[in-house]
Amino acid sequence: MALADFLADLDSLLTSANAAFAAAADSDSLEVARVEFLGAKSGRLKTVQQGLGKIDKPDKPAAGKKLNEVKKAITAAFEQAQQNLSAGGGEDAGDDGFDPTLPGRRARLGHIHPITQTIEQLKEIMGRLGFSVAEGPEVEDKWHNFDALNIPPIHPARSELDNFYLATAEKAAGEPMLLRSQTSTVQIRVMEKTPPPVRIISLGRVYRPDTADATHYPMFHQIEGLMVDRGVTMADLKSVLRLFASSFLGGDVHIRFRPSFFPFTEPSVEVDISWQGGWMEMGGAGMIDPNVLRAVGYDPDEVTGFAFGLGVERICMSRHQVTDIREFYRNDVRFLEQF
Ligand code: FA5
Repeated sequence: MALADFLADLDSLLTSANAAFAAAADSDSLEVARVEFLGAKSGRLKTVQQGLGKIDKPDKPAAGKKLNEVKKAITAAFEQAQQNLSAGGGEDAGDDGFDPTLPGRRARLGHIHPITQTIEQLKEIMGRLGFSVAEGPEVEDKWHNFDALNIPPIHPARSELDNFYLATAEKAAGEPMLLRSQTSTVQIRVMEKTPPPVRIISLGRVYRPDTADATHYPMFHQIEGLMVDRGVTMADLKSVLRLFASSFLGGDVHIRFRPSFFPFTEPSVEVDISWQGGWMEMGGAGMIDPNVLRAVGYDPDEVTGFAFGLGVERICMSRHQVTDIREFYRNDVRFLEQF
């Protein structure tokens, strides 16, 4: 590196540091500027300083001298700005009214949203049962949201009224895209690119034009589970769901299956868990329909599998006795702070 370039870098660094310190209107922004320029790990002075190693040997003394001068000047500018702030009144005033023995102001820490907390806990529990996490897009095509899931072309689940279709070029071309209405789409995406055995969960947002009420929201989260292998049975489904529920809610939780229908599972069930003397509906599940296995190139005579899809908000609501799903999305700190 040429000496002239190094010196020029130092000069411009000093100019910017002077400007930044002078512009800092309170101690917080001054601290941000201090870290930017004087930060021990990746401050800008540190970065420029690293150029010193690349200076030709004969030029090194001159470069080092200038570096020290600039370092001193920047430090002095910072200290000056600090003094100006405390002399200038306001929050950081060092005037006679300042009592250094008063307790400091407690910093208000934010925290993770209850739904995100729930998602992290669910991932952790299912991870212990050997399920890895898979992801899929929120904007989906008809194949992954319906066709591959054995949902016939005339099925009401495809209705314009029950989905958020997007006005894209694909729609004009007769291949509409939509916001996924269920995380079951990820089952297809995973099986399409992974040969069996598979054991995954997928967690994410899904969208339905449902009117918001105490238990419905047009955007909510689902956890999808999928396991395919030789000899997987409904007993495996039930024991995984029971372990899952008892780990999340604590204690000895019972699982109840009620007969139901989903085009992509056969047989299909609604899953309830025993909770506080009653039953709480968690979602749907079942053994993967052979048509779905065929659609992704699996051989239903070789492998079987189960899948389940549960509403994350509902799970979180029962755990914390939340009675209205809309609370999660009102952004009212008084509610969110409780978790
Ligand atoms: C499904 O979405 C299926 N994909 C579940 C499934 C997966 C079945 C795999 C079989 C195999 P359903 O439409 O019932 O099923 O939704 C599942 C859960 O999502 C519901 O039990 C409920 O907990 C939650 N849910 C549905 N709609 C809403 C909504 N508008 N707001 C909040 N939660 C909802």
